[in-house]
Amino acid sequence: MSTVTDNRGTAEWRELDRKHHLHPFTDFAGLASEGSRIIVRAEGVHLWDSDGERMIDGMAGLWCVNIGYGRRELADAAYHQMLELPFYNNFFKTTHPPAVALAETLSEVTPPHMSRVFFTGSGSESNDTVLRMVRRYWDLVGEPTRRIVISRENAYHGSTIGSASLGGMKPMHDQGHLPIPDITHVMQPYWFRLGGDRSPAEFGLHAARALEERILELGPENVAAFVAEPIQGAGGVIVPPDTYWPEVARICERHGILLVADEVICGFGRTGKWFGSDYYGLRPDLMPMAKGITSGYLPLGAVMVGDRVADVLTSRGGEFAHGFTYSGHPTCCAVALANIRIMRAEGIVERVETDIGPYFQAALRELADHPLVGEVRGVGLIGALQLCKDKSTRELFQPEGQVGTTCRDHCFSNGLIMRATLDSMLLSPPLVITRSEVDEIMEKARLCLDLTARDHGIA
Ligand code: PXG
Repeated sequence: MSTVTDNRGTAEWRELDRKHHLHPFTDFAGLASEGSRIIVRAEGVHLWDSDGERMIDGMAGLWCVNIGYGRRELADAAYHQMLELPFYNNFFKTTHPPAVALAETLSEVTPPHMSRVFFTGSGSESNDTVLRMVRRYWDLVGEPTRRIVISRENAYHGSTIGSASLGGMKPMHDQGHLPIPDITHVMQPYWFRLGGDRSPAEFGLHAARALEERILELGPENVAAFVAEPIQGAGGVIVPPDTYWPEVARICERHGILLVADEVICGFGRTGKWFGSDYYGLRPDLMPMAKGITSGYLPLGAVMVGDRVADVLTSRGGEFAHGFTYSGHPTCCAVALANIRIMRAEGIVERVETDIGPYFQAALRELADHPLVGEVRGVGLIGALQLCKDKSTRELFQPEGQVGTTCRDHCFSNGLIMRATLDSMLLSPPLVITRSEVDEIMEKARLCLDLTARDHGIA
């Protein structure tokens, strides 16, 4: 029994939450009148709320609980590390075994040209670190005009001022005068919405060339880096056409621009490879990561730094004036090590590639026959159902987001956690999910699609 959850019932938690707790990305007043759902326990891929209702977690928490809930080895790792050395920093020429051992392990699981890591506390801090690192790099190589970072519309890179600026979420930019200067956004490779009459392959090239056009407009001598998620997650699980990434890689190479692959969601097995960059054959200069690094059991982020940048920062940089109290936090690193050890020992990434990923994708595609589903996207254990009004013309519902919200609410009421981005229904379950649990998700998803169609008067 948790020391926190005993002796209080749903009503009391809800009332205290309403009075004292401001939730992230939440309409405070709206939630206060509705009351929050209180999650009290989890095991494997299932969650329980304070009324004893069981739900299947199609989102792995928030795209992060890759090895599933309830792994004692991670709790033990935290417990032992807390007794041994709960905290010490990595500033002032000190370090400790968990940080060093995790750095070594990360250099083994990341691409061969990456052997150095900078630790942070989150994905947002990782992307802020990216911003500081790429500008520092260009200063050091004598091209200080290369300050502009190009990102993509609807990208999500975090919520700090730097990472929210890198992100391409308009509602975030509208609150707080973002983006900060020298960050610009190009189109996302979202064929269903933006593809028009082009085939997916043609559109992939078109979207990549939007990057090149922007580079030429700005002048390559002013562009520092291109930052992108291999597959956009929060933006709607936007799996790019096959033509997109090879063309983007060529464009970055041709103009000497650093390529940053945000692996916060795609990393640690989600696509059936260790990293989304492996899946697409990319050779990024920097890889910000977080979430799956500890399977979400403790907060930890990291930026894996490729040799091109690390060599310059090391040989010419002097002091890099950047870091966080919790950079390389020993307890978080110990948990990350236990997490990665389990992933390796149990072949979790390989299982996503060869077994459960293909099973999940096939099951998801069976929903393509539903009248609401215009497109099924996905790779490995990440996927989306694009809801639309007319499949043949790819016409979306107006106003966007209502149908998705209805569907999301039906999912909640029927014991399935699925996230909605506008009218895309997203799935990203724990990587340890079984075939029968995938079936459970799909059965519930079909039921909720039917209920949504009924609510919106669609046959
Ligand atoms: N990059 C990517 C690709 C992310 O998905 C971050 C960076 C920021 O990480 P932190 O640890 O600072 O949150 C993320 C986070 C959602 C949702 O609603 C997605 C994220 C965070 C919160 C909500 O899908 N992704």
